[in-house]
Amino acid sequence: MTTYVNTIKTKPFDGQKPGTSGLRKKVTVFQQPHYLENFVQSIFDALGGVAGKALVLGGDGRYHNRQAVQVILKMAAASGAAKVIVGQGGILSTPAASCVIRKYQTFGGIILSASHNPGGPDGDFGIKYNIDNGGPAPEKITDAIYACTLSITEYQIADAADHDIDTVGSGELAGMTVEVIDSVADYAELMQELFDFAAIRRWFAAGHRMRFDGLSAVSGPYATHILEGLLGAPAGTVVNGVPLEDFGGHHPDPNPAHATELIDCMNAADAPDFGAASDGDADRNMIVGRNLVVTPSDSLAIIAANATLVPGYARGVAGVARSMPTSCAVDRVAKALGIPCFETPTGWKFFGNLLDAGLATLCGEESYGTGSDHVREKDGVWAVLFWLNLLAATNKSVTQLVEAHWAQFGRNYYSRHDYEGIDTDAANGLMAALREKIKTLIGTTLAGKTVQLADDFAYDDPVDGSHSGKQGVRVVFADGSRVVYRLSGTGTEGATLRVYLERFEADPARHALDTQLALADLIALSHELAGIKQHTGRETPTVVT
Ligand code: VG1
Ligand code: CO
Repeated sequence: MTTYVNTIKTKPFDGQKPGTSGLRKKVTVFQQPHYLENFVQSIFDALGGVAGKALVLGGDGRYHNRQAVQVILKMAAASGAAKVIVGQGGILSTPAASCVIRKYQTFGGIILSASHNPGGPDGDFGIKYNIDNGGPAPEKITDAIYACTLSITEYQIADAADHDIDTVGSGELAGMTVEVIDSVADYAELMQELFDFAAIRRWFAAGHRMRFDGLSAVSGPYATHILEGLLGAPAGTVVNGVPLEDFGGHHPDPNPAHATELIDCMNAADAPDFGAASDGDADRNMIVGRNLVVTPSDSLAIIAANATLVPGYARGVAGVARSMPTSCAVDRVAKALGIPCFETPTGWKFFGNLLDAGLATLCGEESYGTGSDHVREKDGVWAVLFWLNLLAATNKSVTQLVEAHWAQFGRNYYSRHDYEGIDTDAANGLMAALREKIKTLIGTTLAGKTVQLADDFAYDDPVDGSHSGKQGVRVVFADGSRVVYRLSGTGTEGATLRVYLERFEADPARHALDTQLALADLIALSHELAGIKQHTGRETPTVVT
């Protein structure tokens, strides 16, 4: 068979700059002729070509996933790639893609997802590149990709029929091997190496109940196979478990504001013992007990403190890492364990070097992201299995584990206030003014609190020495409480201001306060300090988590 490679003339598009986690835009933007192709060719060019290489390809199944898979397969073939391993139906969760890249030692992988952003024809689509360690490309690569998007003049694509991506097995597309794999199998195998499946099976067999809400996104097949299949949880444990192109209208963001059905169920009189949800691409997790949502920052701390109860971590934890805005709860655990705690900018790409170097075993972000060195992405189903393993190993409830943790380490009251869809210029103006203001803040008193540190967070990677500046304005007070401000790098409409609030409380008698009340002083101060209303016109956040 003769293979035809078409070279298509193209022109750069504005704004193909990867954000916190890849390039995210409206589906309609991605549907423009050449838009996806330009970005994919720029990935290949930034990598110095992919001739002879193997890649992994899959996505969260959202609208436009299948079309994009076909385009990328044909472009990989035209660029001389030897092989692409693709998840059946084009489906791979972000952590599963990371797992497959590592297991089959491929050159890298392309993940199609806009994660927690809504899907459907009017929703968002996204694409990101992961390197051979299975993790998100570091900034020097995403910068190089962006540079290529600015100077692109042509791309290559094979003139071939669409490949059958629904049948597992090996095939050929324009001279390139396409291996369609079961989307779940490799991931499920890895989970069985880490967790005590027998103990969790006994926990379910004893009559404990859980509800896992897949929010009609990609975690469903993974959760169903592992929880209901391998662990013997009753059918119906996983709800909204079939991935839909528009997520069934769900906003696949596992937090109390968006996963309301799960929260209502866990607050009901006959609530299950354990509730959990995951996001669009299954890298986030929300952990819920009866009448209790565990904050992601607490979840990371509790996982770290109890890690040796889980077989895969029985050897102990070398170190922990958290993004800067994540609460300092895990820092206290690290101190008690005598292990290092690293503070990184927001986004999982900053954890990769620490994990590769063996400096950190566990990582987490306040945005419902937790993970470990088993892959190089945050991992929603992994976090849920970790909690199940803890419940089974201790025979305690979620609430008992959380309260015991607070009693031992103190409680870090924590909340994030998001102001979504604000005018971009207003948001930039607010941040610019704040950056000026913090220059003279240290040592002053605000609402009775002395400012101990006020800066724009910058990070020097301890492994490769790379520097990342302007990662968020933080104001830290002498009593350890903090307010952090940054702009989202994942949104597709206007700007989103995130305000992170934290206050430590050592006294167990004061651990049962309502979070928003416990933070009321800081919330008021956060408005005043940044002039949120003056700059944005907003008096209240759109989402509080
Ligand atoms: C958000 C979160 C960040 C997370 C990122 C990707 O980024 O705050 O912690 O790593 O989303 O998560 P931002 O720039 O909007 O604050 V996912 O699950 O959307 O890939
Ligand atoms: Co995600």
